[in-house]
Amino acid sequence: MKILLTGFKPFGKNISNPSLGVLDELKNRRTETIEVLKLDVVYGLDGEKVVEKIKEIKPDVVLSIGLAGGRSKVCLEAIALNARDSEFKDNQGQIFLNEKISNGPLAYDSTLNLKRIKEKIENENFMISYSAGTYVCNDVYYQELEYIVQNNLNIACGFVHIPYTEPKEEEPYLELNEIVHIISELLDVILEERKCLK
Ligand code: PCA
Repeated sequence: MKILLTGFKPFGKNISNPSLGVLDELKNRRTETIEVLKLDVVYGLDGEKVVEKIKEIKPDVVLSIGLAGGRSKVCLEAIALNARDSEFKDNQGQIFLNEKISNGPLAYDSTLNLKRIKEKIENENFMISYSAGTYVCNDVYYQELEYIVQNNLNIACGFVHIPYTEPKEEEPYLELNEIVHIISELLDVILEERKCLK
């Protein structure tokens, strides 16, 4: 089984991005072949980089991880929306308001088996979310899913938003270790399902 994990560099007011720490920890702890991609937080280009990597290494699983400051749980995103809309600049200074990502459908569903994941993962710090936002994380997720769906590829693809990992003003946070534990459990469920399908 080959896994592609992606994370993001810091952006906006965030001087660090805990998604990078999660990538390092997972690569250390897991025994599967894991490729890691650290994205620059740029609309369009980040998604293109992931698609190029998918073409190159042909992974079984693609799991992208991003920071969602303000959330209190690890959120598996069920859908990616065909929208770019945020007052915040990306790391190249671009702002998009009320625009589409492509001429594709309004949304793509994750290619993971969400029902099974919901049954298997009972951790109170985990949930399935129906909004990956309309900033760069959603942009990457939409492009990944569009490529996978349009090319009829059998790749399990999901996006996980994580909270801060340290106390910051009044914002909620979770220990990095707990986040890594939950995402590792998620990978176990995804891989178990893939093995059954093969
Ligand atoms: N979070 C942002 C982009 C990069 C990241 O880690 C988002 O939620 O869109």
